[in-house]
Amino acid sequence: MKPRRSKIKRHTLETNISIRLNLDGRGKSTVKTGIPFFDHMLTLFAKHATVDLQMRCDGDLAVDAHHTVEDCGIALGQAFATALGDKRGIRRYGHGFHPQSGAGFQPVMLKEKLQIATGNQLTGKMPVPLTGEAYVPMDECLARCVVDFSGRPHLVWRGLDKFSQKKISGAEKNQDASSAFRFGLAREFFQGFTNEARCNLHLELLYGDEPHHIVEALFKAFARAVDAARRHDPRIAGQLPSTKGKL
Ligand SMILES: [Mn+2]
Repeated sequence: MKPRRSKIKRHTLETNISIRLNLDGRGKSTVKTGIPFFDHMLTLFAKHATVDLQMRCDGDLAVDAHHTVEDCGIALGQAFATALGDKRGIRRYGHGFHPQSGAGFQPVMLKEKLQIATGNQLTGKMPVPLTGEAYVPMDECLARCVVDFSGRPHLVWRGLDKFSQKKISGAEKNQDASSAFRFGLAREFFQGFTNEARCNLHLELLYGDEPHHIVEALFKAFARAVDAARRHDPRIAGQLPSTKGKL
């Protein structure tokens, strides 16, 4: 199968963005947005979604980080929409995924059950670990992400209300970059991505406290869910995963 790739250039008076994306990549990336913390998030996104990503943004950082982060979400969403193409044969929904078998998440570890679940004769050493990969822990934090490349843009953002801009002190607002992300920038990124990739994206912080951990757990859970959803399922090769006939 041909790798699914896209190239995006998006230029406004606020930002100038170029992206090259390979959905069937190996997790390699070069990311330069001018915001080191955001580069860290996008780099680990590419790694954990196992996509190749070259991304560059020259944004109006003299104003603040808002336009850069939001527009990178928009452009990355466009890159996904383009690379996903007509979506034939993709799994569409993103939740736990077993890399060897191609099966969806099965909450079992037993060899016999796994063989029944996947229809595969597994070789090598057991147990094969099956984890709920769209739940990602980061020390004291746990984040969950579920995505559906449904053609219906909708972001659900839960568990971060107590960290919203209006509920924090001036001192907290002026903390480091990971705090700025926790207080609102991450949501702008994910809203931009959701709108342009036309996906249904549910992100939830189940618990957690440390700003860097919170944002990193969200981006990693997002990566794992996207990894599951963009994969081809050989059982439905050439078919749209929808009874509607359109996604
Ligand atoms: Mn980190």
